[in-house]
Amino acid sequence: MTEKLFIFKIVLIGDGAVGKTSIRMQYMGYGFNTSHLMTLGADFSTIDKEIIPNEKWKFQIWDLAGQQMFEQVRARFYKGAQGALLVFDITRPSSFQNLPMWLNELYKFNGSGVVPVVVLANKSDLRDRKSVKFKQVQKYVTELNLRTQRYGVINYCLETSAKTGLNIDRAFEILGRSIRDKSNQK
Ligand code: G3D
Ligand code: MG
Repeated sequence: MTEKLFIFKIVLIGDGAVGKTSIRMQYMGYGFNTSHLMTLGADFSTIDKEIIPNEKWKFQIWDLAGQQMFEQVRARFYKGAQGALLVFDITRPSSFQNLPMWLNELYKFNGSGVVPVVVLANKSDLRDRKSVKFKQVQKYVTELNLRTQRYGVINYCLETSAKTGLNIDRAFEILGRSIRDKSNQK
């Protein structure tokens, strides 16, 4: 039985210090393979996963290194992205407020418009300092889904912690499934 290969290009986006690189590193575990593309101002890793029998999923994960980048560089970072992990920090409401800005940038530059995202309410281990309720996040995603369903796109949200590892595997699995289901519709 031959394995079916899926290659997913995904981007990790969100404000600085919300935990994007930590999430990528946590997902990579040990056998990781990373290269630093300094000229692009982005880090890139690939990881192979076997989540569904007879399927091999190859994730190409792009993670913005710097905050201030020229638009042309950002455009190259996003180009071809089939989905995104849209990350904010539950202790920093401004990082939640900025999600629509990141989403617009993704849609604008990836080359195919509306693509699936999983919103990650990260640093969920910092319960005492929590200031964005998960209910607000669910509301945001429900409203987003009303706008994206006509494109066959369903978005999700999860509470994560790059520190404890909570829901990190799940985040990638859900995004992979969304991209896979979207491409199967064509
Ligand atoms: P970024 O890539 O989005 O800029 P980083 O964010 O992954 O560099 O993380 C920024 C800081 O937040 C780091 O702390 C990192 O350890 C911390 N962090 C990331 N994810 C979590 C999390 O889930 N829980 C907690 N408690 N901290 C997290 P430092 O102190 O190194 O700047
Ligand atoms: Mg980073």
